[in-house]
Amino acid sequence: MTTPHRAGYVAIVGQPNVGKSTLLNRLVGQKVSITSRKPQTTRHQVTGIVTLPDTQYVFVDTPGFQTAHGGALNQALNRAVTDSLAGVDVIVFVVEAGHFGARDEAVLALLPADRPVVLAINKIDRLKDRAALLPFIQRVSALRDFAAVVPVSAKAGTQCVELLKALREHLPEQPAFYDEDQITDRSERFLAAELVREKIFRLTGDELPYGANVVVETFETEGDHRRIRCLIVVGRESHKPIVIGAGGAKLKEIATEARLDMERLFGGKVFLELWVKVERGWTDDPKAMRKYGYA
Ligand SMILES: Nc1nc2c(ncn2[C@@H]2O[C@H](COP(=O)(O)OP(=O)(O)OP(=O)(O)O)[C@@H](O)[C@H]2O)c(=O)[nH]1
Ligand SMILES: [Mg+2]
Repeated sequence: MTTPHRAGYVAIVGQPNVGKSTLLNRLVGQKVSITSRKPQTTRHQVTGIVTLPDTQYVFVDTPGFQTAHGGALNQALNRAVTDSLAGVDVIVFVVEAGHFGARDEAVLALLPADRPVVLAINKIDRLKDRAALLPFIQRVSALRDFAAVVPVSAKAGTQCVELLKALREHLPEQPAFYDEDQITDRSERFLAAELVREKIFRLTGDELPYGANVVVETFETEGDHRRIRCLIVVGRESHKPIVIGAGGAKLKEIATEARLDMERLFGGKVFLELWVKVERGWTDDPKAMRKYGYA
């Protein structure tokens, strides 16, 4: 008897910073979704496709549900999460091992009752006391009838195969949607802007990243060479010198790191040019939200 082929959609949800995007990248084996130490790194839905001989998983990474703050950007982010749940076959609810608070509970309460939810307990590499895992599982499991509970480490890659196995059971029997070598349905243009945004998150202070956005102005391909020009839009005049740095050093660092990631992901040489522009208060402006593709 041959194993039937299954394929379907899996949403990855959880509060900010629990490691959703790191988990997606680990499963896909490439950086399709940007990650950082700072909460609310992910702002857009990003798909990551995992193709095995008998299963194709189409993962949808989402922004961390923002249950604490208002504002146009946060409203748009929450809408993106809720929208991503419509039509998925199974949900992965990610929490951090040993941490389960009001915000996790608020996210859990937003998940549709009729959809199977697999609880992924991430960052188990950080656990000092493994024995604490069982009572933690019991505490969280009391809140919902989870389809499965899988402790994982997205960073170390621990138990990712078990997670995939648990998810497979909830995917319908059907052929694959995408070619086996396709790892995302987002364009190279989108991925380029995201990689620049990741470097801003990682290489500048705590305040700036939330007021910064990246727009691709030109994206030209010639053979396996790409010439990309991006505009970094900041919300305040005072943010401009932070992105640029002394003598342009910070901008150069952002450009170099982003370029190296792009070359890895696209498989070819990249010429990257970055510019900075101030657009006051864009994160509170619904019109700017639509223009930048958040609404
Ligand atoms: N130690 C450890 N750190 C992890 C693990 N998974 C993720 N991290 C770290 O946790 C931080 C947040 O990871 P992200 O993947 O950006 O988290 P996220 O849930 O996508 O966050 P948002 O997009 O902001 O909602 C990063 O510094 C990761 O390196 C893990 O398994 N172990
Ligand atoms: Mg993320």
